[in-house]
Amino acid sequence: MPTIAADPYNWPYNGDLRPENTALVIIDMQTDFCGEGGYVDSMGYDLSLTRAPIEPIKALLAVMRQKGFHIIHTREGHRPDLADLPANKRWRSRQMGAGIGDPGPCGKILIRGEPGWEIIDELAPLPGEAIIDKPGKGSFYATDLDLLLRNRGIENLLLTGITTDVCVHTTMREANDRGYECVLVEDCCGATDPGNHAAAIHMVKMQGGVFGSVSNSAAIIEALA
Ligand code: C5J
Repeated sequence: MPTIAADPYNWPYNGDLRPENTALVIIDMQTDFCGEGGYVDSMGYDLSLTRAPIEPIKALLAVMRQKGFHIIHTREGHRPDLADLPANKRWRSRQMGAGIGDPGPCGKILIRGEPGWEIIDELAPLPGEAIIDKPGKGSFYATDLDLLLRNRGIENLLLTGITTDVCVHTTMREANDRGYECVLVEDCCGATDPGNHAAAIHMVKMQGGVFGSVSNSAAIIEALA
């Protein structure tokens, strides 16, 4: 398989791109982050920004499923009894009028099992695709993601989802420190602020690719064709 055109280097660095050693990671495409009445909507942010990656992810997901790549979904959320919710995280969300654990139009905000916490229908996981439930922004902290990746021999991660500057970036940094080879798929991510989205992409490209490389869905689909 050819490498993928990416900036600042074609990805992956060692040219070893195979369905067996590569996963598409789709981060937090939940109603709470991109649906009406969810957490992000309740904070008053522009939903068109976090909904922008839905169609590009859909297209990439279809191709990568068809080619037999590993597919991994994540969900940010907390236990109904809030035992895994740090007090400062709850306090900050309440300052924004979207208290985690408080009732909202889509059920209790960011609580596992509530309608707002579900992955949106457009990107619903298929049976057999791994779902990682995480209490924090990074997908490795307090989850079994690293174990699952190592057991499957996965070395390369394509990172997509929302939000670019928060959960996607935190996950990319965590993965990079663990030795995974990462590419951030620019048009398959979105942030609540366009400047933050652009800055998050720019940061990856520093130092020859300090956290990995950056590509887009069209380049990846073309390389996999
Ligand atoms: C945030 C996320 N932004 N999924 N979560 O709080 O990026």
